Amino acid sequence: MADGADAFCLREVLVAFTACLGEQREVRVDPYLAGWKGLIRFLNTLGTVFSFISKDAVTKIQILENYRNSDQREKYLTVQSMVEYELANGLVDLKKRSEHPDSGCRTFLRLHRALRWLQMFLEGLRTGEEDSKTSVICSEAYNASLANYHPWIIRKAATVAFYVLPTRNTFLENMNVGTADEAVAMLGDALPFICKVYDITEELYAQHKLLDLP
Ligand code: 1PW
Repeated sequence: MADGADAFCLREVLVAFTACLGEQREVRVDPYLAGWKGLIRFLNTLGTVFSFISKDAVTKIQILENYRNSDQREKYLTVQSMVEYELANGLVDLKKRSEHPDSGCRTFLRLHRALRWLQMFLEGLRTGEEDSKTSVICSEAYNASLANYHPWIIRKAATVAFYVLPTRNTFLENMNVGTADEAVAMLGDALPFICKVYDITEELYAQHKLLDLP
């Protein structure tokens, strides 16, 4: 795999998700997006079949970055402040996408759901047998999470894309953190942070009844 700015490194992604968590259980938006951007670089190394998958995530990241670059940037510092600000100011479409089709809350929710997939997928890789099929781990994770929110046509296309994934050990070695065993150890250290970020967001969205935003 090529070195340089565009090379994927699992460590960077995991460090970014680790940096998301604040002392008051707040989830910081900038490192969350940085983590996602690292993942997108990774998806792009997997070939063009994955570009349709990454394209939507890129769009969502861009929407949230635009909020972070706007006059209201402080309101979007953490997921908690974003939810509070958008709800207090009627900036979220709760029943049907209409006046605020790209609210921070609904956009973040899509990445949040995808993070669950990622978490389950990485956990499957971590605990899988040496020669297990990454495509199987990936589709099992997908079917147990994100697939529930996708129409048939997207589920079909995603399943086809998964077939091209390499075997577990090649995959782990491609993560640029050393041997497959070292990659597994790093996943073991970092996955609890991704889980925490996911759980806190899930709890916050549940509290505000935002888990089904259109
Ligand atoms: C190898 C594992 C990598 C995990 C990366 C996860 C990326 C997830 C992106 C999946 C996107 C599939 C195609 C787009 C679907 C959109 O309709 C959907 N977006 C997501 C992120 O699920 C819903 O967004 P929408 O249509 O309500 O704006």
